Amino acid sequence: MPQEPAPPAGAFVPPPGFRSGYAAICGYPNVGKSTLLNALLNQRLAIATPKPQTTRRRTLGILTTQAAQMIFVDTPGILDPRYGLQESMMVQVRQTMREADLLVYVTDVRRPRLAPGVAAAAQEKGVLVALNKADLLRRPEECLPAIEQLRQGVPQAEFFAISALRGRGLEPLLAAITAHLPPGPPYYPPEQVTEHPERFFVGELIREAVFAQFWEEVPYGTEVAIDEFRERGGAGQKDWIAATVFVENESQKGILIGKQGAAIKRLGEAARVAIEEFLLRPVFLELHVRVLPNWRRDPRALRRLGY
Ligand SMILES: Nc1nc2c(ncn2[C@@H]2O[C@H](COP(=O)(O)OP(=O)(O)OP(=O)(O)O)[C@@H](O)[C@H]2O)c(=O)[nH]1
Ligand SMILES: [Mg+2]
Repeated sequence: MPQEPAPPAGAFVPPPGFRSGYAAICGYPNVGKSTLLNALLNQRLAIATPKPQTTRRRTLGILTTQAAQMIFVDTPGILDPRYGLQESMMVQVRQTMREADLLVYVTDVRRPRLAPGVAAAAQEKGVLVALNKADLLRRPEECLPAIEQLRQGVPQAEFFAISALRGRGLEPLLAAITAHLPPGPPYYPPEQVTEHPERFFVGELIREAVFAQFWEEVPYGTEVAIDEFRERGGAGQKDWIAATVFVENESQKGILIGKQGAAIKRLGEAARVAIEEFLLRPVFLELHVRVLPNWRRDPRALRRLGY
């Protein structure tokens, strides 16, 4: 009998019983979805900040083990949309929930709440409820009332008390995710961690710095576009990144730039350090601030920004 050709050296041969598929990480704003994505991947990929509505776009993270390839999709926090940007965010959430093989529904263990659509999804696919921020409980048993309460809405679900921030309770969650994925070969090479280009994460890191340094409406009125990303490769030659920070009006522009440019300088510094940590190479970062009037509500501006 002819033998199967041997796979190329180093190629990943999934063992029998291998599973692969998409796990949507969803839940209300600020419950720790992006922190959980990073904890599961053991890598800082998605931006996470103390302010709600940090995540605006689906963010993919891939984890390949001996048993499975888990493709996690971090999503924006679920809310009642009040303007175009939020509508686009919720379209992404609904689409991700619909298309995923299973849901990892994240809720704050101290304020357990089930979002609309989760109970319906549980009729069709696995729902794993991650009761996050368990490190903030005085005693572990304090998560039991939360489980009892949520079980009324999703009796089929499995429950996990975790701390995404401290990386606690993730092993049982990973085992359950693996068990719920359909059998099949991997979608991506095993070493691949995401499918977004570097420039996506660079834009996100600039936004994260904005969320860290500015208050009230400013982070929410800010969006970032990467204009140029030139890799220069040669020794001592830094990559050159030019980005535009869009704001909604002149007043936000004034705040972002600050007295004699002090604020934008501080922002550029912080973002550059974070980008260098992410890319593992030195970069030169140039930021421009531009007013894109009312972009969160203007359909044309939103399209231009990719929403
Ligand atoms: N104490 C504690 N804080 C956590 C934990 N997980 C996340 N946080 C904090 O909660 C805040 C929100 O975290 P994110 O990961 O940005 O939350 P998110 O659900 O992605 O938020 P949105 O993208 O805005 O919907 C951050 O300040 C995190 O450090 C946890 O397990 N314990
Ligand atoms: Mg997030």
